Amino acid sequence: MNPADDLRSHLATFAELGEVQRVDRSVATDLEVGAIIRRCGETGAPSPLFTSLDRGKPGFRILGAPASTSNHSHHRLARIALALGLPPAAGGLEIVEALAAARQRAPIPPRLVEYGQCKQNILLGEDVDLEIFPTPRIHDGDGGRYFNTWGALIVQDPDGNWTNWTISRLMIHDHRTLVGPLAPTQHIGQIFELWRQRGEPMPFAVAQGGHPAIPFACAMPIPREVDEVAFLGAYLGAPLDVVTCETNGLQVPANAEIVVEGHVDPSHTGPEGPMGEYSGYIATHTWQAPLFHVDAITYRDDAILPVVAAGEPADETHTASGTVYAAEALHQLRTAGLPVTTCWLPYEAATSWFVATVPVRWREEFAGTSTELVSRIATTYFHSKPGVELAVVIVTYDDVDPTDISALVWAMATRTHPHDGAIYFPDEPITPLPPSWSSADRAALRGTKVAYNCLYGDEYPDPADLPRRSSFAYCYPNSLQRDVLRNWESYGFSS
Ligand SMILES: Cc1cc2nc3c(=O)[nH]c(=O)nc-3n(C[C@H](O)[C@H](O)[C@H](O)COP(=O)(O)O)c2cc1C
Ligand SMILES: [Mn+2]
Repeated sequence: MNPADDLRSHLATFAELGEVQRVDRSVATDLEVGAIIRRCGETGAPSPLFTSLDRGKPGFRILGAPASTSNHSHHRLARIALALGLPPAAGGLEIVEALAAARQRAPIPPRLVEYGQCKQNILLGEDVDLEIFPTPRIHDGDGGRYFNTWGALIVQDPDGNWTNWTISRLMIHDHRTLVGPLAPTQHIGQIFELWRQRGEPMPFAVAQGGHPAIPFACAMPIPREVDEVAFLGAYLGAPLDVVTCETNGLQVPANAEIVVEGHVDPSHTGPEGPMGEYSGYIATHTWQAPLFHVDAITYRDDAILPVVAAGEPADETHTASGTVYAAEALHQLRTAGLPVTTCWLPYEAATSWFVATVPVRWREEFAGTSTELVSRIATTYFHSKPGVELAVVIVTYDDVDPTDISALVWAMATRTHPHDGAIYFPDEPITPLPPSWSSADRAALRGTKVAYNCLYGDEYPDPADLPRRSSFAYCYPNSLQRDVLRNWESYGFSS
């Protein structure tokens, strides 16, 4: 795919498929924009492109639901697939495979260019003002207006050897300051700690827009000291063009819509949150979080601010995170030599379940019981970086497509021994966000995790003895299936 693609060329492709809806009537940035985006995500309606907003400098636009699922059943994941250069009808597992394959290739660092469209407008010194943007209050219950929900937050370690791109939320604190939590489990929190130990401010940049695959690279939990932008280069097969910031040495996508640059204060914090989150609930807490002082703003003419309205599935916190988390896990499980066919984090489970499928003949590749296999998959996953966020692992055979939630529920219900099939892992590190944890778990940041052995335990060591499925696809001869499908309309059914 073309590394020079940007959000605008991507939207042109959306338009051809009916995946974008221009909204020209004036819309309020206080909740109305958020409500529309949420409803688009929940119903599969097109991505709304708002052109007239009641806040900020005229000309700025908002794109909602940039990578939500579509209600077109033949290209449900089109917005994700197209962003990643795949055919619009690509399925989840095809997308996971493409991302995992790129992890096998050498990273390609970005290419520094002289000029980028993100420099069409430059605000420095006294002119810096975040109020030019139509930053929305997304959910009733949010602690403020969120400027960053889909942009790349870029930082570098103090030695300049590791550049980390991530998606991490940022709320407006005042007209020249943002505020956002930097979790210690995330690379950005770890890099901030290095700067804090030195007592120095951490330079940052937030880039909105640019190549549509950027948010996926940002959300992918690749290892420490591997630069997401270089992984993206490997994925694209060519370097991404970047330009240098106005006020610090960080590099940002040349064709970004908006760039906000500045430094994170190592010694002061401000209130942040609550916010509607990926688990499907509005967090109840306001945190004290680091302050991001803004030193410069640059933007394209008629710039577009992408906005995610996180909450109940499915939105980008599931479609983007779930897909890239599955890809990284697939890469890591394969690297560990485990016989895994594919991985998935069902969007419907708010990316709180991790599913791995294994071949029916897994015993040819793994010496041990099914409990041992499931435990190895689960501990490898729980001890990987994204694994800290999840508490439930499900392992079943690869006759089930884990992106098919009905098939997955059926497999869990019929292949899991109620007692022996649940394997517990006490005292694991956890993330406190999902509301299922007790307050004691939350305080300790540790809890018990579970893996479900949906392989019928060890009842059927010979695959030839596995229970036969009684479905159209499994218990009729292929030739008969073909005849029935060919004759379908002649029986009187619509196709
Ligand atoms: C739409 C969206 C919003 C996200 N918001 C946050 C956030 O506010 N805080 C956070 O720690 N991770 C957030 N994430 C997940 C991180 O981007 C992801 O865990 C990433 O791997 C972290 O980067 P790192 O691996 O370099 O630490 C979000 C992901 C998506 C797709
Ligand atoms: Mn990283």
